[in-house]
Amino acid sequence: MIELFYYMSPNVQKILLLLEESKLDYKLSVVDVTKGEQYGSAFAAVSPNHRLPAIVDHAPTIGRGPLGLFESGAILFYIADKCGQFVAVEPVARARTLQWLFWQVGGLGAIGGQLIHFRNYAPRAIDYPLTRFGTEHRRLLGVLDGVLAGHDYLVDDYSIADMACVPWLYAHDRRDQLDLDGLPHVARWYAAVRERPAFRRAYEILAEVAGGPYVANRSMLEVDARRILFGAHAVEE
Ligand SMILES: N[C@@H](CCC(=O)N[C@@H](CS)C(=O)NCC(=O)O)C(=O)O
Repeated sequence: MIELFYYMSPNVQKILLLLEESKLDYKLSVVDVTKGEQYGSAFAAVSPNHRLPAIVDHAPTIGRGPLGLFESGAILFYIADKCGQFVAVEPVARARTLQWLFWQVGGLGAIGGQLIHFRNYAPRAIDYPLTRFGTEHRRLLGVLDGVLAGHDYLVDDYSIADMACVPWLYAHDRRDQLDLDGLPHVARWYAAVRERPAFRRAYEILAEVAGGPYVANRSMLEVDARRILFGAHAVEE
């Protein structure tokens, strides 16, 4: 059984999409990052980076005891191998899947996360980061559109590469901040993934356990939560 430590976050949603596709046995354990639970010693033993997602596989295929893992890309890769789906075994397709997985974690997710932060959580609007991250995010979406032209998914069949990307588009979308004009291939792929039964189930589950998958903006966070999540500078007025 896999235990997924969760809060309302796109990086956690990636793992839930895969668990729902895989039909592996799993359970959810909340880590309330707005209260600082990511810094508790029990969670830190699994995720020394103090970030979500993290998992404990209580019955790993290899090894004697429970296996803890953090970093969404590594977790996706591990679970896909465990269930024997959503990552190719053949070395070239496998490497191409990892290529897009790393691209998402280091690019689309990291830059998109900063863009969401400066748009929705910063104490005030600051042009430079908004332009910097906005321009780079748009460029990355263009890269995605290029690879999806003529392909249903990023690498052959639906894979962990697609599952890594879609929750981040959704994070912008649900704030009405996703502009797919001029990106027809991304738009088609994004719509197709959201139609998958596992995608729907994952977001229904999140809505049920977390009362909704998102904290939309800074006004929804108490001052103490902002201080924990973003540092003391986040509460200046
Ligand atoms: N590179 C990491 C990023 C993890 C990350 O930043 N997680 C956020 C949620 S999306 C988090 O735990 N935030 C809590 C905090 O900042 O204290 C991954 O892909 O897992």
